[in-house]
Amino acid sequence: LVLLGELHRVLEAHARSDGEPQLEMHYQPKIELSSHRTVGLEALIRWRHPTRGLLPPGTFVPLAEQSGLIHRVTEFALGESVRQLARWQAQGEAVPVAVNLSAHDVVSPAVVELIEALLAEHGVDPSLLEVEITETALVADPSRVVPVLERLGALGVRVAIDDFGTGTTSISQLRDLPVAELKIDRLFVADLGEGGRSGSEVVVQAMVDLAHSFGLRVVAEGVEDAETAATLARLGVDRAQGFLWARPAPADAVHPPGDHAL
Ligand code: G
Ligand code: G
Ligand code: MN
Ligand code: NA
Repeated sequence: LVLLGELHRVLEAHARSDGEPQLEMHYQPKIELSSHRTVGLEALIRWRHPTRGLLPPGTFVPLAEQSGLIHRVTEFALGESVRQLARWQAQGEAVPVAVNLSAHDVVSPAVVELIEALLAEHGVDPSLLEVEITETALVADPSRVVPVLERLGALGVRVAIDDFGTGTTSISQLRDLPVAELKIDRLFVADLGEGGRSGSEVVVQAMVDLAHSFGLRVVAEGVEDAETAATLARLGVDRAQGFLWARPAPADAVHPPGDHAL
């Protein structure tokens, strides 16, 4: 509760551009497995707390979701990411940036209007912005979420399904969803490293085949070793993220996105 009050004040201060912002976006490369090049970035929020240190989203995003502050956290994440994209675009070095949306953001078209306004204000090409929503958020309320995703798609903003495999999307739902990318949850990826042809390998192969048959790109999360990266490439996974290549880091540390050959 103390943290929630502090978060409220941090968001207020940020809205007034008052003082050094405590919230910041870090970026983690998405690596194309066939070329080992950075082909995108995922934006991940952090709270640089004056006494508690750098707080990961798990410590405050759920609090913000319970209290209704999440919309303002999302406004910060989108605003900051679009501003950063504008800088990279001006330098001729932009790759798409994917922002995580909360389940609470995607049940209302307000987030579409916010994104449209930010892209217009900063002159950012809509194809440079992507959003990630969890499979759980998507299946919780598809009749409200799907129209929001369709509107984002119409703007030219790609949608990724995050943490895929942890929810209960049916095959027919997946076929009909306006999404461009499927991100395999890192639980499945972690299991691949265990050696031998594990059950997870069969599951990942099935996910890849299904996604590709619907024209979706496949991204694996949480890749920590070269053996797993090789297995993912063999299974036909298109892209991957993980500590093997890079941890999430501030904008200045991740750019320009170079070669990540091992
Ligand atoms: O960075 P880290 O691995 O701690 O992220 C943990 C989770 O927090 C991730 O699942 C991610 O989706 C979520 N997350 C990161 N940044 C944001 C954000 O800006 N908004 C929301 N709603 N969730 C985020
Ligand atoms: O929930 P979401 O998938 O959006 O969040 C990605 C989270 O995964 C981030 O918090 C990021 O810090 C974390 N992450 C990224 N790469 C790795 C990795 O290689 N290993 C582990 N354990 N976590 C990772
Ligand atoms: Mn994500
Ligand atoms: Na994820």
